[in-house]
Amino acid sequence: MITQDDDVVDRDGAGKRRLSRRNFIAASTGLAGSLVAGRAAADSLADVPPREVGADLSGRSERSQYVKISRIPEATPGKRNIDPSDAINSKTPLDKLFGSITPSDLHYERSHSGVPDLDPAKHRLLVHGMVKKPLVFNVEDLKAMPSISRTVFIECTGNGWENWKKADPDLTVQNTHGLVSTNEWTGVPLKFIVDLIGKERDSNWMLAEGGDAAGVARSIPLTDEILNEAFIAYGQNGEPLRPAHGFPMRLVMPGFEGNLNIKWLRRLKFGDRPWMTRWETARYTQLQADGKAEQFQLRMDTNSVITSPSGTMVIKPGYQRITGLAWSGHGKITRVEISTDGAKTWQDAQLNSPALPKAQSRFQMDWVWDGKPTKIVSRSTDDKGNLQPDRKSFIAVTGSNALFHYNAQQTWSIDETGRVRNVLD
Ligand SMILES: Nc1nc2c(c(=O)[nH]1)N[C@H]1C(S)=C(S)[C@@H](COP(=O)(O)O)O[C@H]1N2
Ligand SMILES: [Mo]
Repeated sequence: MITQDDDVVDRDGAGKRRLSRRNFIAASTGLAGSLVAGRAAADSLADVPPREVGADLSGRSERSQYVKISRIPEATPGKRNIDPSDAINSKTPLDKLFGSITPSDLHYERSHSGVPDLDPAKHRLLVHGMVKKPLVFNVEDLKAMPSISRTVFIECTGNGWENWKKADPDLTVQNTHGLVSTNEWTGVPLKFIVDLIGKERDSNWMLAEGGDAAGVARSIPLTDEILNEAFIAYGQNGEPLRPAHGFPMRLVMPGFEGNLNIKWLRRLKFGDRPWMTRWETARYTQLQADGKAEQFQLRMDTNSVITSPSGTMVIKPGYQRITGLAWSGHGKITRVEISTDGAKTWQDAQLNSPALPKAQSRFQMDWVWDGKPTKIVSRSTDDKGNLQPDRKSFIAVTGSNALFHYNAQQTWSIDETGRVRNVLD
């Protein structure tokens, strides 16, 4: 029987753990009970159910009746009212998804005045302000322009705020980290629009405003990075945007806070200073340790979370495939490390390809749980050299008045019964 973790883990030259068939077979046959699969009884189909008659083909596919998977809306006072604002959000089931793309209907959702049902025939986008030629577009105009498709994460600045002060042990990863998702978005580069309208040289800010009742509007600094990367999307995972995500058009701001990705986009106004909307004064400012508020903390930092095993799951001793997601608003994830002994020692996880810049990346690692209580935690590094901080150093730098941009390492504890719980560290 295999008892030593090292016996089942290959190491390559760099000492990195690799996933291998040998590891998997050794670990899962050495320790009973961790897998359902068994040796085939005979060289026949005796163990396999018969073929089944099919239903009629249809215009649109549904999930299997056996797959129960959904977002969880969290908002108005309820069982888990952890949202300090009056906004409504609906979180992605990170623990039930594979790979790195979020299905469109499970992309997290945050809408401050519900989801407007906009008629694309009537919807217009006004582009004006410090420009030579103010223009009005509809979605057909946008579709006629040169477009790009890019896979990026969008993350609400509030993602993770449950764990700022305390850790509710009964939270799932959907509760703690479900306000981030990754989709392929298609649309027109902001740069193209800027050239079309002839933006004035000293116009270095842009106001983006949504067409929903909330009147969400944000001032966006026109840095080179933003001018080169922002785009006005009309497509989401190969189809028109879903209403919840801004149909018929939205701004996509790769790497920057979710709130800037203005949905139901109706106006872009160019100017030479920020507009100081209530969304960047009363809301979405960060209270510092000294009581002052920081404005325009726009970038989403390097982050990661183990999605399995994760909060409320129950595991058995033996082989475990630890897996999760890592992302950074600075660029590409280059490394994810996992600790299975409460952050004492770390091993490199395998990063699945492709690890795209400003998109979620899937990671995984073989592990054999010996049945003793422990804690598991991940930390990521991006190609700009940013390392995801542990909670102590994160709080030391940020203070505990803050509410947004929580990107400290997430620790899951595992007790002797195999129950996984959310803990601070
Ligand atoms: N017009 C408008 N745009 C909006 C919002 C909104 O309420 N209205 N919510 C913002 C916030 S706070 C976030 S986090 C993202 C969420 O995008 P999603 O719902 O597609 O995930 O959209 C942003 N854009
Ligand atoms: Mo948000």
